[in-house]
Amino acid sequence: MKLYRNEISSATARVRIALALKGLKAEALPVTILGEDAESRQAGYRKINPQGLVPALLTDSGVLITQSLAIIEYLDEFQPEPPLLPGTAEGRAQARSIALAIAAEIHALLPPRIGLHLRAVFQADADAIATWSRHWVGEGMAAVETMIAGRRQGAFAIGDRPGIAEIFLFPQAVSARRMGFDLAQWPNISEIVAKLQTIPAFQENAPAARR
Ligand SMILES: N[C@@H](CCC(=O)N[C@@H](CS)C(=O)NCC(=O)O)C(=O)O
Repeated sequence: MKLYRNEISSATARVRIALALKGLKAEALPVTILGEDAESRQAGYRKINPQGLVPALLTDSGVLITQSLAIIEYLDEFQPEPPLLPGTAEGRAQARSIALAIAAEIHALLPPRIGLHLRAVFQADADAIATWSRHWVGEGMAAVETMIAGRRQGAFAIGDRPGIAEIFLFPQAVSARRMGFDLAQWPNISEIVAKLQTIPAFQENAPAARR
C-alpha cells in the first residue's frame, strides 16, 4: 500500500492513526498542500486524485481510494482486527455521525484551498481567515461535545475502545488546541483526548503544526 499524504494534514493523520491501530504499513508519498503552487494543485497530482486532496491510498492491486472515511473503512475490511467500528448497527451509525460531523461540517471549512479562495475572491487577510476558521471550529466542536455527551456509555466517545469516532476527533482537537481553544470547555472531548494522547497510535500520528 502507498499513502499520498502531508505531515500537517489532519485528514492524513486520521488514516495514519488507523494504519497504526491496525499495525499496517503504507509507503509514504508526500504531497505539498500549502500555497498557490502546492503539488496538490498541479495537473500531475490532479490526474491521480481529481479533488487534489490528501490522503489518498493506493492499494496493492493499484486501486486509488480517496476520502479518509472511505480509506479507513477499507482498512477495517482489509484487516478486521482490531475493529474500528462498533458491533451494532446503531453504534456504527453513531460513530460515523461523529466522524462526519467533524470531517464534513468542521474540517471541510478549514483546509488551505478555503483560505486561498477567501483571499482571492473576498480579499480576506490572515486575521479574517483565522476568524473564519475559529468560528467553524468553535461552533462545530461545541456540537460534537453535545453529541458525545448525549450518547456516551464508555471510556471513549463510542464505547470502550478507540475507533472511527476517536480517529476523527483526535486530530481536530489537536488542531483546535493549536488555534488557542481551551479543550476544557468541552469536558467529554477533553477527557477523551487526554486518554487518546497516552495511546502511541494517536500520540505518534497527530498532524504536525504549520510552520
Ligand atoms: N474530506 C476529505 C478532506 C481532505 C482534505 O481536505 N485534505 C486537505 C489536507 S487536511 C488537503 O488536501 N488540502 C489541500 C488544499 O486544501 O488545498 C477527507 O476526509 O479525506
